[in-house]
Amino acid sequence: MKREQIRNVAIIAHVDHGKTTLVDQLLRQSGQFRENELKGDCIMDSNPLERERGITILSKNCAIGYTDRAGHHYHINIVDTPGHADFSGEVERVLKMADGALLLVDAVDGTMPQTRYVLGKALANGLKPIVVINKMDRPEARPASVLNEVFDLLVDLGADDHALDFPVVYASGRDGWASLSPTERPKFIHDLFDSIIKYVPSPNFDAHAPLQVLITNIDYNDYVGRIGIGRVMAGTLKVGMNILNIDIHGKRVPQTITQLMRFEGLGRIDVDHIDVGDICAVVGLSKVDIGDTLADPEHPRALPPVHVDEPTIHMTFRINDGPFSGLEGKYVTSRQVRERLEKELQSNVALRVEDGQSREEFEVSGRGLLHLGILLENMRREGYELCVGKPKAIFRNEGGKKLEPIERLSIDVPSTNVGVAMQLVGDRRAEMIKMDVRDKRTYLEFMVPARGLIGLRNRMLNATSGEAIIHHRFEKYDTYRGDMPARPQGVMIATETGGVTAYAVEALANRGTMFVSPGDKVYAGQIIGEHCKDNDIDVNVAKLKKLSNMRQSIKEATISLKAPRDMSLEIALEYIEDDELVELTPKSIRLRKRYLSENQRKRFSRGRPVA
Ligand SMILES: Nc1nc2c(ncn2[C@@H]2O[C@H](COP(=O)(O)OP(=O)(O)OP(=O)(O)O)[C@@H](O)[C@H]2O)c(=O)[nH]1
Ligand SMILES: [Mg+2]
Repeated sequence: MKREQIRNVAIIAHVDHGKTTLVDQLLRQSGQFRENELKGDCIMDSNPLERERGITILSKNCAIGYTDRAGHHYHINIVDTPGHADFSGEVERVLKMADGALLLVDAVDGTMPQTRYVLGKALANGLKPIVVINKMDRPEARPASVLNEVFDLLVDLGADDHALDFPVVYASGRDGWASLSPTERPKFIHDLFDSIIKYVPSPNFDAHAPLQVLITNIDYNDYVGRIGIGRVMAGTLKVGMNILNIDIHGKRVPQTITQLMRFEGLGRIDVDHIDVGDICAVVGLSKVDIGDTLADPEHPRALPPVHVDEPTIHMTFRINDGPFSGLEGKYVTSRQVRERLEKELQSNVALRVEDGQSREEFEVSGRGLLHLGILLENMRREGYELCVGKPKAIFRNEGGKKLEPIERLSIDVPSTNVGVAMQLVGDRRAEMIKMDVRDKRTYLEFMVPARGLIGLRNRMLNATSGEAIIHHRFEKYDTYRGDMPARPQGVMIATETGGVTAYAVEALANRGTMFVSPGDKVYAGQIIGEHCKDNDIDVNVAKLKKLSNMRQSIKEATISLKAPRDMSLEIALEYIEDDELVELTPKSIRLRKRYLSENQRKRFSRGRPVA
């Protein structure tokens, strides 16, 4: 394939602005696939957790063969990226594979914090974006003002005149059309294909220079091990070639290329060479990492290294030593947990794992709660059991000054809720930097310590009847902002191991909110509900009413109880305090005290600590 026929384009946007849905349409309308090859929606979101949560977690490549209206044939490599801020490190890296970017902006929501971030990264990589105002089918679409927002954002990011002169395409990825005019609604998406061909430059590299391949992503599979994904920046990469793998520290390891793959449609095909500018998957290298250069042994020159984001939060993972350990999961020992974490490190590049205080503990660091939450959810599903401690921000010390991660937080609420929203973030040492009233809703932006975000989402949703839309992303490390209030409520702790009774739940109804239902098995030291006051209380939820068996069962059937509060994994992680743990098994998520017996708890009695 000639260089002139190749287009490498990354699709970038804020979360949920419709990237993966748009890729579906590009795939469908390329005319390259049979109907049965493209089943369902968000085809690129291929892993089960992505499908379940409706978000993209890993960036993925696909390649479309496209013949334009004049009969010219092109190979378009597309990288679909995740929009969630926890995974934004991926975006930065995969932009190195691209010569252009489609910047999607929701025609109603407009530019959001992550739009700013990804656009900034695209500009820093010298890419001139094609702006796609997407979801034009939405009745409240306001394309003209959204376009202005994009323009202002570019100015704010210091874009030059060349980038300010960006092409615009109006589209509805869901309905499968794209247009160069904000008022026309064609039936197809070809205006977008044509814009890609016209505005994304073909890769401008030297095919005759000594080989340089930049590795920007790592894939892993049990059969072949690590797979390096990257792009040929100079020369031609061929099977059988001897190369030098130069890592980011300059270490050189000679290797031979045994298997090469090229992206084709939704999969990869074996090829014997990859031309300059094209994207490749290199299989079978004994050692390959992000940022490595595969170079010509005669003229070994490393490319500038790719940046991998440093983690900002950490949690302690430990074995499940509770009384129900091993009842629901297959893997419970510290050796099994260690092996699983080591395997994860092979491809999860923003993850760090260190030994904890004992052999049973590991300190695991990542880019945010979702990043670590996804790992925990995957482990549960694979049959692991473990306990996790409260997520904490990672502090730094520079020149004797304590620094902490600060995030840019955006909250979109009905204007009637602005007061409660401000109060909730105000308690968390947030500084407001923007307030924008749009019709009946108000858009607020803050700088807030990452610590202050833990538990915020849930409280904000409760306070606004689920109406608030919250996003945040890491901004910078800055001076420690001082103490933060702990959880205002105490908890109810089970004193006995046994089955929860309706009688006991009913008796506790006015003491707080339950996390368990009658019939659930609980153990002593487990947290079974939230106390309505700020102190912890010990309660017996397995208590039976002192009556004959007969009458008791009749009575139980007639009690009507409030539904328990559903503690999903992320909510549970955000909920716990320093002396508490979340216990995860394939079937259950339980909250517990670190020390299960009342006596031990008294001995290590807690002052309510700050994060
Ligand atoms: N009305 C409307 N909804 C759309 C359109 N495109 C996508 N959506 C919806 O928006 C939601 C998010 O779509 P995705 O394609 O998963 O968005 P994404 O940008 O890939 O999201 P992340 O990868 O998680 O950042 C889904 O519920 C889609 O059905 C569109 O053109 N119009
Ligand atoms: Mg997506």
